[in-house]
Amino acid sequence: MIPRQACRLCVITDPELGRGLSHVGITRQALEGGASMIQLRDKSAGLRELLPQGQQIARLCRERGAHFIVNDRLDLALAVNADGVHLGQDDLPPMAARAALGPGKILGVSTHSLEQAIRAAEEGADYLGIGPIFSTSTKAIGYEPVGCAMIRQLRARLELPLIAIGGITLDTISSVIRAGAAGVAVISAIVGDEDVALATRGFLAAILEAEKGSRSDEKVVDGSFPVSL
Ligand code: TZP
Ligand code: MG
Repeated sequence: MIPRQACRLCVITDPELGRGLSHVGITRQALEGGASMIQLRDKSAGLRELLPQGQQIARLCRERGAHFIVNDRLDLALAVNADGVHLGQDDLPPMAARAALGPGKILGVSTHSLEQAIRAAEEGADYLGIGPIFSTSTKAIGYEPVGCAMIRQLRARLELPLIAIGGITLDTISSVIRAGAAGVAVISAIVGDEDVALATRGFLAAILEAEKGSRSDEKVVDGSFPVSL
């Protein structure tokens, strides 16, 4: 289980898109700007290099009450006692990951279609990454952008928090939140900014603003259930 608010703003520490900051450097700034989740993502560094950074990030996140998720590397997530792991469609299947993680850790799964999302939910994911929402040059994953329509479709079928990813900027974030995403995961628009803390703060403010808009779109029907119009 993961609280919905924890999914609000996930900053992914991908050093390839950064401006020379380390994972820890990105994390410090992202936490200062109000990120609710940090995802350590590194497709090239070895575990010996990542271990001390992971340990430090775990400590920083704990101090700030933010969630710390490790991309791909279940072994690293366990070694640094991260809050959980985020896996893609070609990584360890969710059930195998859950068996190794135990029930108390968070399992996030990247999905790119309705079918993948429903399967990941059935297989025990705690939250779903859904994307790419918009086209992005950050990751050639072989999937076409799914758009906000996919968020709406999934929201109608699944209870799990949805974290939207892919090409999300300050211009598009409000449409994503209003479509029903619990939050967003961002690489380039934050990590590629020369001031990561300021960029994070800007995203958080935009999300909070969009959430207010979403709430005012809700109408109480029969005095009990808020229904999104
Ligand atoms: N998965 C789907 S799109 C994407 C990932 C990891 C990249 C998102 O990066 P950006 O720079 O925020 O578009
Ligand atoms: Mg992966």
